[in-house]
Order: sequence, then C-alpha cells, then structure tokens
Amino acid sequence: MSRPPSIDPNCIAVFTGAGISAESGLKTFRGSDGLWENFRIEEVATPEGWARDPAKVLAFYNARRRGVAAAQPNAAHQAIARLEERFRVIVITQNIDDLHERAGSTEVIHLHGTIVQARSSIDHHYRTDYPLDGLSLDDRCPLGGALRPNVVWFGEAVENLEIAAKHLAMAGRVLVIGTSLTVFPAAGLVSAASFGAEKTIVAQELDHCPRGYRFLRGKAGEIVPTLVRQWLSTRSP
Ligand code: BV8
Repeated sequence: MSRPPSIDPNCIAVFTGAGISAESGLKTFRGSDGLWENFRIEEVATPEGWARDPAKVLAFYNARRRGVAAAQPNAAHQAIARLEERFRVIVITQNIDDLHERAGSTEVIHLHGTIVQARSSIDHHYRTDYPLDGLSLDDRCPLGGALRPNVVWFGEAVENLEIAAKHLAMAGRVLVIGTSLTVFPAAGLVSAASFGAEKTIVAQELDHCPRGYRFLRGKAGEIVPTLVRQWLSTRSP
C-alpha cells in the first residue's frame, strides 16, 4: 500500500519532555523528587503567581537557569543530533532547556519557551538573554517593564502548535521521549502523527501508551542511542 503523499520517509519528528534531560541532571516535574514536589505550580509557573510574588518566581527560574548552564547534553540528545547525518530531524520539545541545540540539533521547536531568554512583562516582542547570574526585579525592558523568563506558564497560550502538528503529521517516523503526556495542548500533539508513520515512545514509566505507538520502557540515554544506530544503519522505513 503506497504511503499517503504527505508522509516523508526521510523525515523524523522527535517529541521530547523533561525525561530526556533527567540524565543531564535536570529535574523532571512529576517523578520522585520532581520539581512539583518541592514547588507549587500556582506560585511559580502561572501569571497569577508572578503578579503575587515576582521575586519568588525569579528565584525559581534563576536556579533553573544556573542548572541548565551547568548541565551537558546527554547520550540521548547527542544521538538525536546524529540522526541528521541521514535524515531531516525536527525536534519538538516541551523543555525550556537548550540541550538539544547544544547537542547539535539544527531544527528545534520549543512549545513552552526557553530559559536562555527573558521577555518583557509589558512589551510582547521584546526578548533578551536570560543572564547566567539571574534576573532581578530591577532588570527592566526599554519601556520599563519587568523582565520575566521567556517560558509559557500554565494558563498561557502554547507556542508553535500548528507548525509542530504539521511536522508530526508528515514525518515517516515519530519518536516521543521522556514525557508523561499530562500537560495539554502539547501532549495532544502525539496524535498528530500519521497512521502510516513508525511511532515509538521511550519513557521510564507511562500511564497510557498513545494509540499506534511502540512503548520502550527505560532510560533515554540507553535506549535512544541504540535506536538511532539501528535507524542510521538500515534503509528508510
Ligand atoms: C493553556 C514551562 C490556554 C514552564 C510548562 C486551567 C486554566 C488554563 C489551562 C488549564 C487549566 N487546567 C488545565 C489546563 C491546561 C494546562 C494543563 O495541561 N495542566 C495540566 C497540569 C493538567 N495547560 C496549560 O495551562 C497550557 N496553556 O492551556 O492555555 C490558553 C489558550 C489560548 C490563550 C490563552 C490561554 C500551558 C501549559 C504549559 C505549562 N508550562 N513548562 C516551566 O518549565 O517552568 S509545563 C511542564 O510540564 C513542561 O514544559 C512539560 O511540558 C510539562 C509536562 O512535563 P513532562 O515533560 O512530561 O515531564 P514529567 O515530569 O511530567 O514526566 C517526565 C517523564 O519522563 C515521565 O514519563 C518519566 O517516566 C520519564 N523519564 C524520567 N526520567 C527518564 C524518563 N524517560 C526516559 N529516560 C529517563 N532517564
């Protein structure tokens, strides 16, 4: 049966969550000792929390900014970057770290923003680097607005959904790594993958496996390099 015209066998879409950065030393959200075990989402990852106590929000993200700068891409990030030797690879990530880019991936779409940038709380076009030594309430944009992390908080619109869904729909292979699929609308993107695409999900545990996906249980740093070696050494699907 020939593939629907929209599927590209030489294109791989990789959808990642916090689990792919766990072996780089960055905390996940919902695992044991996860971020949400030690912080209340409402206080540090919502516009209301920012309005109520911006200093607390900046302290939370300043610590994560330092953590990301100290972290290194792990074997899973590096394997995904290696896939570009033979395939067009679109990385669609829920993560705010820059480990995919630092591993060498050249097409990375962030759905929930990035911690390496700050944005203005009043000028929605203004962007600047998020300083390694952290943001303070004195840091202002040219219009005098307070600077905040360039991330999508709960209750804020997710970015790049449409382009992400387009790439997932036309990819001949879809690889989902390290996400509990609990945050929407991002999690709903896994169902944008085509029926005819080869679909795989890698996680340490999973409440429900999306329809049509093969579930590989284990660590991304172990499973993904093996999968990539197989894909690089065999013909396209
Ligand atoms: C929206 C950035 C509407 C910040 C994040 C009330 C009001 C408004 C919305 C809602 C509401 N109630 C519910 C919603 C929807 C809400 C939502 O989904 N809530 C959940 C909690 C139910 N969503 C939103 O609010 C979204 N916006 O709906 O806006 C709107 C529309 C138009 C206009 C205006 C408004 C925005 C959500 C984005 C929030 N920001 N991050 C920051 O990082 O600080 S979410 C955050 O959690 C991450 O970005 C990620 O996307 C998400 C999920 O986390 P995961 O990545 O999956 O990580 P998790 O820890 O959960 O799982 C880790 C996985 O890895 C596990 O499976 C584990 O097994 C595995 N793992 C661990 N180690 C390894 C491993 N796998 C392999 N190897 C390992 N070594």
